Amino acid sequence: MRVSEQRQWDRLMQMARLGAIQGEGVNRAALSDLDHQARRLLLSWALPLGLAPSVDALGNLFLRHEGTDPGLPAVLAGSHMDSQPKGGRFDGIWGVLAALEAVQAIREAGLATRRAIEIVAWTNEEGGRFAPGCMGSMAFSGFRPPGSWDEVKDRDGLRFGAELARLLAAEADIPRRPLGFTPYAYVEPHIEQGPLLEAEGLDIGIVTGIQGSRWFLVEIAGKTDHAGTAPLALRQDAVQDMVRAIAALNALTADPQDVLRFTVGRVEVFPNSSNTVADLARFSIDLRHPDAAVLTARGDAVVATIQGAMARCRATVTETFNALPARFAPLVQEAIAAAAQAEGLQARPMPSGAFHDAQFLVPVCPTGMIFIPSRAGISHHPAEYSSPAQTARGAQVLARVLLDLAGR
Ligand code: HGY
Ligand code: MN
Ligand code: MN
Ligand code: MN
Repeated sequence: MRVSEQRQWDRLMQMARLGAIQGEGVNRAALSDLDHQARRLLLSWALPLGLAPSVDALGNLFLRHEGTDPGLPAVLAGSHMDSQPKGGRFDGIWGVLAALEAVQAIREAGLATRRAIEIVAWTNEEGGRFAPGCMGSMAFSGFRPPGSWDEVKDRDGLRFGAELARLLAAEADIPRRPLGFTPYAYVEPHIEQGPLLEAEGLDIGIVTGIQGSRWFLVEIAGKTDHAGTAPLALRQDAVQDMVRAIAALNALTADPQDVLRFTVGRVEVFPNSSNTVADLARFSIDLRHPDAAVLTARGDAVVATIQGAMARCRATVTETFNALPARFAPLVQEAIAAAAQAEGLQARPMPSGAFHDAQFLVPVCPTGMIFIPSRAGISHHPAEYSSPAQTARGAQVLARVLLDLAGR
């Protein structure tokens, strides 16, 4: 049983054209028309294979390869199809297409599996359009109830709930399924999004776990004023207080040995006019750390620091995402290691710096991830790249892992 490097690569490049921006990146936001089109393209490849489609209340899309014992919990494999606003051609989508390629190779080889294998495309993993990320997998795993994010708005003021309803209406032809079930195991193939595998000349990462992530949304309320007449000492300048808050937060992470990662990636200012003092500044905070206690303490310090940095404005800090560090199941890690060895590939255990939907499957079932190298470790960038051979090796290892787990 061999996966087809060319078929998978052609599909990857076809998907990359859905949302292509200048250069080589993509902008395929969750629940956008491009996301709709990408899901239809995936279905156009999957349905002729005889895979049974279904979609749940969060828009998570499933494609089922039936097993000889349909009553047994299925093995689940996949990732996400949405991208960052200036994203790469592999993040998330390779995992979904690798799962399709692996299942197609298994079926073409005429290999029956005891357990069913379900391919999944999770809704809104990136959180670029609607924050936070991982909404589909969080709702699937019961981490947050469906409806939790219906009022979240994108930059055009469109509500997540309305855009989700629009997707589900567009996919009324696809059978519905209840939200959540307990798979036998979950395997997520994903690009590494870091430099380690390439630097060590390795083919496969056997992911041991994922560091924790916390997201906050900070809103600073000031007062509009005339740029030419309002005395500086009397202003309630939301931008100046935002600068003070970010400077104070930088002081929290001044130690170069610190493994805490702190990012302000999104800033919005209102009314956003050159000659009016801003009365609202909104910015995001993304914190990452491998230790849950440290992430909790440092995250709580962020809130206190922001409040303390205000001069004359008022700040509200809302936590929008809290994914604790996750450790992956030895059962899945061992299956990945055995598959890589059987393929004669060079593999090593390694942690993930990026969060993934797999983080929320850990409490639900034995979960693991397969990494393939990212050129120069670049991701969330148009230059993100993994080669045809690397993507094929990852899909081949996945196919072996699926045969192994679905045969148990
Ligand atoms: O942000 C992350 O870690 C993931 O790539 N969405
Ligand atoms: Mn991803
Ligand atoms: Mn990503
Ligand atoms: Mn992910």
